[in-house]
Amino acid sequence: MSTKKILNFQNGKFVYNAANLPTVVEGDLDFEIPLGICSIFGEYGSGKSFIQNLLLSYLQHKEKSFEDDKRIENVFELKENVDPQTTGIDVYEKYIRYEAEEKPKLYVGVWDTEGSLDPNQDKEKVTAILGMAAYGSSVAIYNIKEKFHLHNMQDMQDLVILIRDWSDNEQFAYGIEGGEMYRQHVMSKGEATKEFFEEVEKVFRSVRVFLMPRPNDHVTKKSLNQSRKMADLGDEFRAQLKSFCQLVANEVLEPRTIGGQSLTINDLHFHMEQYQREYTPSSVTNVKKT
Ligand SMILES: Nc1nc2c(ncn2[C@@H]2O[C@H](COP(=O)(O)OP(=O)(O)OP(=O)(O)O)[C@@H](O)[C@H]2O)c(=O)[nH]1
Ligand SMILES: [Mg+2]
Repeated sequence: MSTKKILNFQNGKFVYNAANLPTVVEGDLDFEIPLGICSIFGEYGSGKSFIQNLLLSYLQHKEKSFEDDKRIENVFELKENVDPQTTGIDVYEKYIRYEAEEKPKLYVGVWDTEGSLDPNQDKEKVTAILGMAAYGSSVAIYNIKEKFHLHNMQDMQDLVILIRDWSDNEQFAYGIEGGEMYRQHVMSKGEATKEFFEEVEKVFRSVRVFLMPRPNDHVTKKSLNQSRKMADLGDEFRAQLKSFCQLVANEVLEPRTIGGQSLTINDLHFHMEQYQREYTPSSVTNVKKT
């Protein structure tokens, strides 16, 4: 299992590699099945790749992926030091065929993006990367520690704001219900946060908030990277991670639609090329499909 890079910034230039968008699926290929893409955005080093690995595992193995002995595969590489780990847009090499109860079949792509807020990073660069990833996505997961880059975002679908290391679970319980209460609370209070929610609600058709606990007091970043199976994670953290994956995969995930049409695998290639031509800065180098 591996990932491929569809967009990167190298030697002062964007490199868009359409050939790295998956054309293969797990199981038999059916070009008519619509495509949903789940991307994650947020501050660098905030646990984005960690979540995408769990989501990928859930899409492949459902409830089994959270059993005690299940190995945690770091398909998207986790940060090992202070430097940003993920760069540009990484995508899982295949589409996963997924069918939630009472929902139509979907192919699902899992994407990971470069973190923002790195002091050494060019803002224009990261905005272009995130804009492109958001354009392809039906579900955006976002760690709320900063303002979302809403630049160039259009026709956006569903946003799940994932608040990590939530500690105040006596006032607002972990999970989606606590998240909704927290959202209502901040909407009635703090100006800046209220403005942030108003802004995302204008751009996305739905916005949810999920409060995720800390891994647990004994777990350090290093030990989390070295966790080999689910039982190493700690009960509350594991239960909420599972509930988060169930929410995204079974409730939120839908086909990506652009102009009212559900996209299939081929449509996504076309739309990404078009977006890249229109919106990414002129220094993009386009690696042609082979
Ligand atoms: N405190 C805390 N640490 C976490 C959590 N999830 C993952 N980590 C750890 O945080 C570190 C960074 O995780 P990554 O998933 O690589 O973070 P990232 O946002 O993808 O990092 P970049 O790609 O560099 O932007 C790793 O050591 C993880 O094991 C969490 O919920 N809380
Ligand atoms: Mg990462």
